[in-house]
Amino acid sequence: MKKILVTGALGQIGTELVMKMREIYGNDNVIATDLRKPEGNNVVESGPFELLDVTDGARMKEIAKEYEVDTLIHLAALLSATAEAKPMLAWNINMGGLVNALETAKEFNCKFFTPSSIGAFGPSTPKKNTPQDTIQRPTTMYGVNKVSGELLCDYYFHKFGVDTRGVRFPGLISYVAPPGGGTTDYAVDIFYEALKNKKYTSYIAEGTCMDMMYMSDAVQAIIDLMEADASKLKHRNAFNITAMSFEPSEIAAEIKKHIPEFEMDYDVDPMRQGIADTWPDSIDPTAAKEEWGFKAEFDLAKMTADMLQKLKEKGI
Ligand code: NAD
Ligand code: AKB
Repeated sequence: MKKILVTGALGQIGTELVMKMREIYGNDNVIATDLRKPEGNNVVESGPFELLDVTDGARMKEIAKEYEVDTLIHLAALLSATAEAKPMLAWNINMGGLVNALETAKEFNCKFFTPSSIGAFGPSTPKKNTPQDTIQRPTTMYGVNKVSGELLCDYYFHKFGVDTRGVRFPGLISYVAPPGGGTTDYAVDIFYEALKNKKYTSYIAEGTCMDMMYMSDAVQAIIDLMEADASKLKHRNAFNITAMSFEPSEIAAEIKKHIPEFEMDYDVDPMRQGIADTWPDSIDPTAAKEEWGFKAEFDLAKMTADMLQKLKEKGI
């Protein structure tokens, strides 16, 4: 990877990925793009930044040409809860943006990465240790977009030879940029509320297990997959990856080890609970481990200690 274009670069993932890639590949070689350009933002200030709405395919190609990009990391999307509230907008951004990004990668011969999600599974998928290759009949707009995206990325590889790669991320936990409207956001919110108010009301019900991962592991996974030897990849897109699986009371108990006064109660949100109920309890990352050496450094205990420490350093 030498000249990397990132869409949705100011989101939860992009904010940390861009900074890490600028460290590795050089500030000028990572071109960040998003819908907005906030002043004083690290991603905007530390290297090239362009305004880009991913539904504008012509503008995406102009930027790719101007910077002579050879890698496209497509992150712009609406997440599960927002997509369920605005399904047509989600279709237009998630599918329209992806097809524009794939067309740009095809025209400029770019390596390509886009994330799928545990949301690509549905109620008829085996729920525990969900296999890499299994039933995918999601019942959410986000899930429909993610399965379609997985297939479209495979199609562009087989039909046009575009070097498409991707993972199915679980819920991502981070302290730099806030999460952008997902079902798993509770696992980030809980840390802020624990530090500020010593209590949290979970919108996800007791007993609902979902896969999660700390952002530094997620960023490393993107870099490792993009650097992986293509000849070793039997799958290319939609690798299951995960670092931990827990339900709300388990993360609450872990936080309580650091903040003994912390208490959690529940006020379940039917929409987000309805989405979570259709997702796996835990997924099997064996294919990612075998084909490109995926590994996660942070489990629940290590992630919780680091999150609390980093948020305290930020003055939360
Ligand atoms: P986010 O919501 O934090 O960020 C998305 C970014 O895209 C935002 O900065 C937003 O301004 C931008 N954006 C929205 N519409 C746009 C448009 N039309 N044109 C250009 N930019 C636009 O999302 P994220 O968490 O960083 O997720 C990035 C990708 O990773 C998405 O495909 C998401 O589905 C996937 N993913 C995320 C998680 C997670 O837990 N964060 C888990 C699984 C998969
Ligand atoms: C969401 O909850 O929408 C995301 C995801 C798991 O895709 N965090």
